[in-house]
Amino acid sequence: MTRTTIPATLLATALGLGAATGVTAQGVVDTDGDGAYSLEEMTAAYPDMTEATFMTLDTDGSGTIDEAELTAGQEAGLIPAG
Ligand SMILES: [Ca+2]
Repeated sequence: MTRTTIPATLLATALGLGAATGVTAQGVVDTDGDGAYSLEEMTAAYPDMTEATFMTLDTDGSGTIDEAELTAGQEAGLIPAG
């Protein structure tokens, strides 16, 4: 039996699973599986996300949001927590 016909992230989303499967508790999905969240991935989770907010969240200027930046953004009130 194999699960290869169902993308892991899609399955995880359907089951509401956590970060170990590429989906954070906040519902941000690492669609491309690179371990960080792009503007596109963040916008999917937070429809109100703007490029300006994204750039504020991206404190190291890497062009993606990692778990630490996501948490910091929530603590700063830039994005909704939980
Ligand atoms: Ca970053």
